[in-house]
Amino acid sequence: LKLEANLRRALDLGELELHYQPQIDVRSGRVVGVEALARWHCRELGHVSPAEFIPVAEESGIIVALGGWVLRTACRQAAAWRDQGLLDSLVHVAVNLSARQTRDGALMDEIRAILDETALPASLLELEITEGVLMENVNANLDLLHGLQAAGIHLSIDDFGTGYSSMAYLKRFPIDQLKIDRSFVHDVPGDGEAIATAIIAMAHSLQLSVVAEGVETLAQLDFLRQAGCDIMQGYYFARPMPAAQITALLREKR
Ligand code: G
Ligand code: G
Ligand code: MN
Ligand code: NA
Repeated sequence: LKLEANLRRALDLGELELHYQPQIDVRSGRVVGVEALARWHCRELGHVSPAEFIPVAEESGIIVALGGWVLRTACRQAAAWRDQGLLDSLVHVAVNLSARQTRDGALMDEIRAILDETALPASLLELEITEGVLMENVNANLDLLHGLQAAGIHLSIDDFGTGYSSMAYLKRFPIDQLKIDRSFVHDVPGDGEAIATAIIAMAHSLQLSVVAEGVETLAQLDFLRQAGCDIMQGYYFARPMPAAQITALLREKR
């Protein structure tokens, strides 16, 4: 309850910030995306993890305002990077959507308004929806995803392998990318190998690109590279970092 009361004030108090984690193309070694991740420094509770406050934001409804703020802030930042010549069609900014946001009938209009207001080309925005959320309501999500695709937004399935989607469903969703869940990458070398290999094969047979998240070691990088994984994200390459550090990184890698 204390968390909820504090979270309600967090936006107004300016306590929320976005960090961005680079996504690296395996073949070229270039940054091809950055994932926006919310960070909260509460003056009363100190640092609170999104794993803790996102669920509270969902249950309380705060996510509607918070999710809108995340989208607007990430798009504004992406537009600024683009204006500096640091983002082109090869570099996306990815934003996580929560369950509640996908169920909000006004989401499509809100995204259109934000793209309009920030003048960000839709093709530079990528939205991540977890497999679990996607499969919760297949028919409604098919409509939403088709709307997002028609707008030119890229779509990525987050935490893939932890839910229950079938190949038949995946074929129906207009998606661009699967993100292998961190738990499988964690089990490489070992039990995660067979699952990662299977996900990569399935994704490629559906013409989807594959991101491995949570890559922390050279052994994981080596395995995933030989397994054909396209993009990697994880502490081995870079932690999520403030926008200014991403600006420097994009400048240096340009
Ligand atoms: O950044 P970190 O690993 O602590 O994030 C923990 C969880 O919180 C991850 O599952 C991540 O997807 C989620 N998360 C972080 N930022 C956001 C956000 O802006 N919106 C949503 N819906 N989830 C987020
Ligand atoms: O669920 P989602 O993929 O959106 O979560 C991203 C979260 O994973 C971020 O909160 C980020 O801090 C965390 N993360 C990013 N890289 C690594 C990593 O290499 N190892 C671990 N354990 N977590 C990571
Ligand atoms: Mn994500
Ligand atoms: Na994930």
